[in-house]
Amino acid sequence: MSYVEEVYQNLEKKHPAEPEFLEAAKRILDSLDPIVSANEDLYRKNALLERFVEPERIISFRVPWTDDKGVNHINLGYRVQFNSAIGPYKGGLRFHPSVNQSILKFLGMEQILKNSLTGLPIGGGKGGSDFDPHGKSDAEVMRFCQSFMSELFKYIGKDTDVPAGDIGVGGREVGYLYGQYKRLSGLYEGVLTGKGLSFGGSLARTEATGYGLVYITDEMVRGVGKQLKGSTVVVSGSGNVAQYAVKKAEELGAKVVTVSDSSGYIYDPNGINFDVLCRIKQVERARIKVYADRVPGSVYHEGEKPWGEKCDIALPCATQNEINGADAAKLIANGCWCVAEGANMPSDADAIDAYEKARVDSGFLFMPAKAANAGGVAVSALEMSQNSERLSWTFEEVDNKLHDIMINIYRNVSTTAEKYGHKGDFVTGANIAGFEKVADAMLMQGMV
Ligand code: NDP
Ligand code: 2IT
Repeated sequence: MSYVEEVYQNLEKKHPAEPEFLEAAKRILDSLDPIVSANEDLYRKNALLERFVEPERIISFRVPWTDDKGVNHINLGYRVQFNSAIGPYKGGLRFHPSVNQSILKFLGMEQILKNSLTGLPIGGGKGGSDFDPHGKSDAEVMRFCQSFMSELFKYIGKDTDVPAGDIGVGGREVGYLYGQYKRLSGLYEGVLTGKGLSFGGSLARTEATGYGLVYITDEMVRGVGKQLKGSTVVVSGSGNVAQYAVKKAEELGAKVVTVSDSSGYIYDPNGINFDVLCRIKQVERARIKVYADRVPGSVYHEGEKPWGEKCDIALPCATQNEINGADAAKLIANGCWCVAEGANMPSDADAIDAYEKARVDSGFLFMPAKAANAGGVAVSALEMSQNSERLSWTFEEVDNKLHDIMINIYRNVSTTAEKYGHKGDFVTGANIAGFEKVADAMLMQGMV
């Protein structure tokens, strides 16, 4: 049995109730096989893979809060401090009813490889709660955030662990979390990223994940002599990542014809109107179906996903496993020739098999999440730099750095894939390129 298989089987025995984590670990371990086989003795001697697959620490706690009617609730809160070999733990907080330890461990493992790919000094972490912000008043969200931080503040800090946003955690939540951290610790420090511009946030952080996704997609399609300009793009989700992916793709001359939320999707043959989208989602916090009432010619499809629409490029920006094998087959049959993942692990294993077959048959392009959506955490790391030097950079400065980082990620991923005999396979390229730096740091730091 190979070393990666051995490590995976032990993981399966230890964590049988963590399907999302096991799925991510299996996919990552399988694609690390070329680098692991080349270094097997060294890695085994140092128990490198056994250490890599286990988080350094998991903190879990209860979060009591009271709603506007005076009814008491208890949610679960977590922080998975996955790996600090290359920097302080860094990664978002997710507030969604589906959140559990398995999902946060999968996200933590993805995060350490993603953070490594950015080339910046940040380790990997992830956290959150099974709290659902939908339909809650601002006051309820504030009380929840304050209670969550009252426990979390003991374990984080600007040089130890720096959380940020993810699903259900945006500028409003980061503001409340920051206020409570400051109140409890007495410290005015860059302990969170994605902060408001008036208290240490970075210009372009709000846009970073969506913009970065489009920058790397642009680079990838140029790599095969194609262009974004004039292409038809299908986007899922309508949150932070989706909104700025729409904006940048349209700026670069693509037509984005869909956005969605968990209730259904909008098809707009004239191209999604970014201003209307932002008003609905950022100001009104309403459901996406409202878009069809506002924009003539657009249609709302209740309970459906957008993968049946004809497109050149698909940018899934909602959540994990939102594209299954049948969805991927539909996309490919309709002429889609490129998928780049804005969400974390939006394509399931069958979908990735379908992309891989299409890549071998006809040059289908696929950029996995840990490379494609790394722009968000990269600008978070730039926010940390600005906080440390107590300066703020201009939008253009941050955006230019983001653009360079995404181009470097594309080059690193594609040259690494080629180096290990998997030219054009960006899944293998991203996993190995991310892992190389983490492995090196872990080996040099000894058995910790
Ligand atoms: P938001 O909360 O801003 O938006 C999430 C969007 O996805 C909403 O439209 C939401 O619809 C939809 N969605 C969430 N869960 C589901 C579900 N189970 N089924 C269908 N739709 C769903 O989050 P973000 O835009 O920040 O995050 C989107 C994805 O991008 C996530 O996978 C996140 O991990 C990833 N990501 C985010 C980064 C960031 O900087 N924010 C950085 C890198 C990755 P509804 O309102 O109906 O729930
Ligand atoms: O998945 C991700 O990379 C994020 N949610 C962003 C994390 C961050 O620290 O900015």
